[in-house]
Amino acid sequence: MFSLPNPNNRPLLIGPPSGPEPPYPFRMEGKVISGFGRGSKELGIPTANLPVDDENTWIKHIDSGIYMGWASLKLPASHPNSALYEKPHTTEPVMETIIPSSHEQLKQQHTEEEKGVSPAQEEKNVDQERGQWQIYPMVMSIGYNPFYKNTVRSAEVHVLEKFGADFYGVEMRLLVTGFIRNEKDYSGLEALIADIEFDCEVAKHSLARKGWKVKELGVVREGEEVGELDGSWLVR
Ligand code: ADP
Ligand code: RBF
Ligand code: MG
Repeated sequence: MFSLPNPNNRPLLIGPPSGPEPPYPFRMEGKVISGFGRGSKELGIPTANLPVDDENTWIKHIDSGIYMGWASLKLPASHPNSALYEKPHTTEPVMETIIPSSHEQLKQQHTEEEKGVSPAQEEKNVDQERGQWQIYPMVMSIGYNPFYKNTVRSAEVHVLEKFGADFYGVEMRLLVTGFIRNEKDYSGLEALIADIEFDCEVAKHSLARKGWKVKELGVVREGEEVGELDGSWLVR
């Protein structure tokens, strides 16, 4: 049975079973930047912030509010959640603990065309090339966070996945498939957190339906439906 507190008896499912309706889905992308540093992580709801600047005009044309959809992250091979990650197996302090063993081979292939590039930069290039897009469900807040009375518009994404390390600077793509609710002010932090936790449940359940689930997700557990939504942009 569903046991999480349900603030204001909100519906758990949003949108028809057939999938997102026009004008959705929206596409967005950017590199993850530092946010307000309010310690959202300590509250259990870290949010990956995207830049809202003149070059990123999409944000100006979308209503403030809480959205749901899919996020893809181009995690470097050195990130513990990367499909390419190889756990370091050493107890000695080494400089290259998070560099996988096949790194040397790749490095060899690249030395010819990358003469003059510093070893540190080269290592970074190799790592990023080996990055792979990985897709996760997400909830997203766009606006001025009335509870904190921000004066600048922010775009922050809580990815519905547990991560073994931060991913600042990593490229993130979003497929925004639906609107959950307007942003609100609250009398206390607990009420804000309860609403965010319920947003996560709404996204989890709504996006699990085949019309809302991206095909590119790959692994689906036994008994789970395969997605029918086109998410090709997230991984191309
Ligand atoms: P900031 O104020 O810098 O945005 P947060 O406390 O909101 O700090 O933490 C955000 C960072 O936490 C993200 O940029 C990302 O690197 C990391 N992170 C870890 N797990 C998640 C997650 N599930 N969703 C979003 N970000 C996460
Ligand atoms: N901030 C608000 O002021 N009002 C909101 O209604 C609100 N809803 C949010 C919903 C989600 C799914 C997320 C991820 C964030 C939301 N925020 C909201 C932003 C929140 O205040 C911010 O992430 C804080 O840093 C959390 O401590
Ligand atoms: Mg944040």
